[in-house]
Amino acid sequence: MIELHYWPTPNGHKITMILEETATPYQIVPVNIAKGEQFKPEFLAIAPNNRMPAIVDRAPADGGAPLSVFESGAILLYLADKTGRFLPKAVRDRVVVTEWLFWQMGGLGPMAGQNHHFSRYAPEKIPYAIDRYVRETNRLYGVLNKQLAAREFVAGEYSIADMAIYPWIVPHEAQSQNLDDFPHVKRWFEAIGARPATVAAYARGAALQSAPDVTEESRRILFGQTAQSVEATGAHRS
Ligand SMILES: N[C@@H](CCC(=O)N[C@@H](CS)C(=O)NCC(=O)O)C(=O)O
Repeated sequence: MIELHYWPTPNGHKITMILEETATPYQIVPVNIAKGEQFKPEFLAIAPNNRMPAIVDRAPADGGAPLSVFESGAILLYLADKTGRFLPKAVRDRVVVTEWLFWQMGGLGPMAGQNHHFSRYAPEKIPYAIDRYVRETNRLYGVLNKQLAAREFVAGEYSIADMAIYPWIVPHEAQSQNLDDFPHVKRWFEAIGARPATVAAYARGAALQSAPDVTEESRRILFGQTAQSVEATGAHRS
């Protein structure tokens, strides 16, 4: 049984997607980031970066004590290894999956995240910042479109790289991107969206999303963080 510390955001959806794809039993522990639950000491003990998702594997492969993992890319790799799926063993195929997984982690995720921030959440509209991240997101969509021109999925077979990327393409309209400009991305996006595991993963998320995600209070919690935000809780990793 995997304990999934989760909130339905793009990084959270990655993990419900692999858990559903591999039919791994899991239990969701909601971390309502709009209410500041990512600062609870028990959460920081497994996720010191005060960001979800994180998992606790109560039955790790070595038969030892429960094992926690934070960072969505690390969790995808861990669950792919554990289940023996969606991460090829052959060295050359594996490299391609990890390249695109890290492309998402270091590129698409952070850039689209800044795009969301300046386009939707920033209290003042700063044209330079909006333009910078909309353009960079656009470049990244172009890179993805090129990669998908000759492959069904980013690394050939469906893999954890696709699961990392897909949730960041879901809000393409909010990112000011038009999928009609990226026909290979559009074909790939529709195919992944139709997978039963993807539908099930997003349904788990919808059940938790009952309130607007950004209020004055949540804006203060999410966008006013400094080193003190973590220090003040006095959490430590056991
Ligand atoms: N690099 C991290 C990023 C995770 C992340 O940014 N999570 C956001 C939601 S998508 C979060 O927990 N935010 C809480 C906060 O900003 O305090 C990962 O991929 O796991």
